[in-house]
Amino acid sequence: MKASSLKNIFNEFDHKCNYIGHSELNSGHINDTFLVNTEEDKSYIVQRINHTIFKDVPGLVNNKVLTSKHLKSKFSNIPDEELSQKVLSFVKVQNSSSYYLKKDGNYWNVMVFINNSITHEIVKDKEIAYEGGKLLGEFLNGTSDFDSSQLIDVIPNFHDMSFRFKQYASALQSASKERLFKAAKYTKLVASLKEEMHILQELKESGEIPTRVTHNDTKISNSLFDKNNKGICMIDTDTVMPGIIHYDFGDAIRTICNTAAEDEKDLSKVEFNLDYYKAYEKGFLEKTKDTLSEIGLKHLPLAAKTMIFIMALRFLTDYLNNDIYYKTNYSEHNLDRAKNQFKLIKSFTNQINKNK
Ligand code: GN1
Ligand code: MG
Repeated sequence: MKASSLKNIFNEFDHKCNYIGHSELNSGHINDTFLVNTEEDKSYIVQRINHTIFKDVPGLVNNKVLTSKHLKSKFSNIPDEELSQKVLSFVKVQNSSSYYLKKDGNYWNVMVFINNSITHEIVKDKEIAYEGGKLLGEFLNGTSDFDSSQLIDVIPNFHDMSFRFKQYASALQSASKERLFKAAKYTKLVASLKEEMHILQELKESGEIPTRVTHNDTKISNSLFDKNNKGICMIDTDTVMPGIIHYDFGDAIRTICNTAAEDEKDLSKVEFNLDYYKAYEKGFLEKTKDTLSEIGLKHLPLAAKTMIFIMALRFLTDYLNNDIYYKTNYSEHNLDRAKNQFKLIKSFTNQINKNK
């Protein structure tokens, strides 16, 4: 993106800083994200929110702002400036909304960058897994008294298994012969896991596992750490909405315990790391165990399997749909992501069974 255009967008917001330059951060699959540096030594995250995927961007931004406000209310007597280094803080545009709608129809928002922070795409240290578990636990504790009815469903049925199966079934109907052929190897596996993969949804629907505010995109790259690998906060709150904690626990495990990146093509590198699972679970439970029911606790391993599966299914569906949802870098990118997740399920199942 041209410096002049990004500078103009950045200057719509009320930050009182002078743009020097920017770089693109490429880890997300949906939005476009940039890091902006300023003369004042403060940096900002400038993000174009993909409105083809997120149908109600003002509602989404409102969710994010309300969530940050709630999390900030847990800290007392900390000056705003300091708080903006602990909790995501949104910068307003001059007319006081927290997003800018450009004439071309694109929505933008700006956040204060948290200095000296890092993210991880892959975990290579048990300590990081443990810190990550505590971080999610803190997020869920911090939002446990936040009335989830204040939030819109940013993407309805986001982690709803029946909905994802329906999307998959219709993608199978409309897919090209070539893509169908390449995906065929996985159709049996998907069918064989169907019943088990609906268990959590049934527990949610019956109310046995309660609905509350959840993050819904807890992959490890959405956890911010300081340079000593102590957790700072969860980032990317685009999908914060009502859900069950199993979505968040499982989606985090999906990335933390994968010994390779989500799109690694060499499947021999993709294994489930049970030590990281235990470390993450330890950190998570230290923060949440008093609020979890016996049934909630019992289903944590199934949450991991279910969330790995739902991502495999979504990547496969998008491959069959000719890549209309996720950003891809080459024609089989989504298929490779799906294969990677299916391999991870296999490895997870082996490891868990061995450990019984
Ligand atoms: C998408 O764009 P990003 O990286 O924040 C997706 C998540 C997936 C993730 C897989 C709104 O998140 O559900 O887990 O890719 N977000 C949406 O890496 O679909
Ligand atoms: Mg996200």
